Amino acid sequence: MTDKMLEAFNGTREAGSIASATLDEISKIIKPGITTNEIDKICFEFINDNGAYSAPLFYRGFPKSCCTSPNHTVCHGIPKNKILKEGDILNVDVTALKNGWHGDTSRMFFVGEVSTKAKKLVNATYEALIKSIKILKDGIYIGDIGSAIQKYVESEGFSVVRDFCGHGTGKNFHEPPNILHFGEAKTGEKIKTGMIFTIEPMINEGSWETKTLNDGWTAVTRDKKLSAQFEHTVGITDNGYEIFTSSKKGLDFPPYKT
Ligand code: EYL
Ligand code: CO
Repeated sequence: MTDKMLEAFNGTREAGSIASATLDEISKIIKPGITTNEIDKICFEFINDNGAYSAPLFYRGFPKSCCTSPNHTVCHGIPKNKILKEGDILNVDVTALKNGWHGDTSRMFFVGEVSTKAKKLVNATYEALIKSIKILKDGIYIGDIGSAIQKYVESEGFSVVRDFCGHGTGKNFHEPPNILHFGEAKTGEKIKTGMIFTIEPMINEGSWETKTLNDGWTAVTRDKKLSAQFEHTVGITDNGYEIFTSSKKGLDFPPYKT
């Protein structure tokens, strides 16, 4: 790797560890009765306390520090005074900007005890992300990522959202290339050492179709069935990959025994 690549890796590692630690903090407070605004407050304060900035805040006019997307919300849900209830599933998506570099990650949370079908969807979504990460190395194609995700997810009876994708990160929150979570192996751009990007599959219980609500941000499933998402920021190394946003406390997927 070049010095420039190592600089980006070091910066993204630090930003990624703050983003991931933010989700560890959030996992402590999620229970029936809390509001998504309380989650946003923890996110804002924890990221600030770590000398970083919440990148979603005011990004294209987004009003809050993180995205909170419960149940049939696919992504970009806005924290508000809505109270979470037993049985809800929730995605929290955070991005820390530290020393000019971005770390972007999201996890699913269970609010109290959740249904068997919700657990199955959440497990399949996490599995899909991990399966697609394990194939990463210099020389594979971007289409290999989407193909790995789509094959597994559809074999489990779920569908892959088409309307949102992963993305390069670096000095900017969003950089090329787009990382689609569906598609054909051996298609698209080649993946090269030094590349840094997110993989963030959104997986639906029913149809993959989404619509955006009148607030201009919140994306929901058209059929109002459940949706789940996990996101890591990853980098391509000389002999494989590095995940920048793994939990240092082993809290990568629920249930979180804290
Ligand atoms: C802001 C802007 C429409 C985020 C991500 C917040 C949302 C909807 C316009 C991607 C794109 C977070 O975290 C993200 N990706 O992993 N926009 C985002 N916004 C926003
Ligand atoms: Co994100």
